[in-house]
Amino acid sequence: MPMQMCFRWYGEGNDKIKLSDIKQIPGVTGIVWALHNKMPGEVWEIEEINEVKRQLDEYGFNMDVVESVNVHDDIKIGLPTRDKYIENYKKTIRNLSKFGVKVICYNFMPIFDWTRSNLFHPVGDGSTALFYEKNMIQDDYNAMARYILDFTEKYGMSFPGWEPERMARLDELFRAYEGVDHEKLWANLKYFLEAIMPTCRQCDIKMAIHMDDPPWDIFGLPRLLVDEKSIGRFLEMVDDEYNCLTLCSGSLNANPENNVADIVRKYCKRIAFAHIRNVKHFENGDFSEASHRDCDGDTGIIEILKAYHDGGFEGYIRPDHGRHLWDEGPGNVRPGYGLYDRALGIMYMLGVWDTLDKQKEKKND
Ligand SMILES: [Mn+2]
Repeated sequence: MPMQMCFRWYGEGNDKIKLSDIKQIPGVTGIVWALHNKMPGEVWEIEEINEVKRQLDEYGFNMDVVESVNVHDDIKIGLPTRDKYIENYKKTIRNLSKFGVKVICYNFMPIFDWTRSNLFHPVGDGSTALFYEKNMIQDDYNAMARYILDFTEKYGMSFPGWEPERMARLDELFRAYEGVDHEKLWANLKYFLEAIMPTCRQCDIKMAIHMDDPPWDIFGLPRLLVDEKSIGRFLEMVDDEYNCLTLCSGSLNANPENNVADIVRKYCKRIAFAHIRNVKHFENGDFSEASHRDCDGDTGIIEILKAYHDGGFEGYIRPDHGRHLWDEGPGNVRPGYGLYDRALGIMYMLGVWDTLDKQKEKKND
């Protein structure tokens, strides 16, 4: 079985992109989806999942990959109430298994999900991309959250991981995380995974943790999945074939010291879901997201795809963030999730992949 190309979609009424548009991108077999109206900790009900299935069936897309089922803060903090939320999580896993779901992407970042200082930074060719200005993300978490929330309010959007309900209680959340250092967070992650692994095995669903984005501590909050060593620790900590990775090339390579291709070669067998994103670094530590073309960034997209190909990767893959092109801009596109640049990214990836396939065929002749 070859790798399976997917496209992330935010759902009917929640994404301006139509399934009929996605259908026209060559090679896409699956939609990466989620119930975006659900708060972390809530059970995903059968009827709600079934509604998405009906929409995807119409276009022949599979729903094998969910991104994300978010983990409740009480689980990350390690509060006594975590067991209740873990039971809910298991129920969601069982419900998803009834629809053939194979991979659940999630993350274990405290409070903030992905973090950027500018969602529409000019790239220089008329397009815009997500941007991280290191100086902007130092100690004032409220200022950063306000920037994101002002944006979501202005354009009537909500971002996964940036639920206004949670962001409204930021100070309270920061207090709740006091004392949760790296080791405590590792222990809480272990507790969570060990509790759900038997359910994953029964349901044949792989848990695939997303790398922390960016891969370093922010606002004094610990972050775990940041480099080759920590990924190794994670996989050994719960050494189970259902404990897997969402290997996000752009998240890892926000730190230029991370050689993503090497990481793919080392852990290929435990990667259930591949995110391909290209990042361009600046000397002062800032970074911008870039097109998928290898030479437009510093992430090494061709080497990464080659590492997957050499490793016989049969998992799911998708273009991660893209730039905003042509008429895409604030108000009509989800930051990082426009149609055009991700479609271009898919064609680039398939171009590289098909070439590698042909070369391999030739060698075997
Ligand atoms: Mn990603």
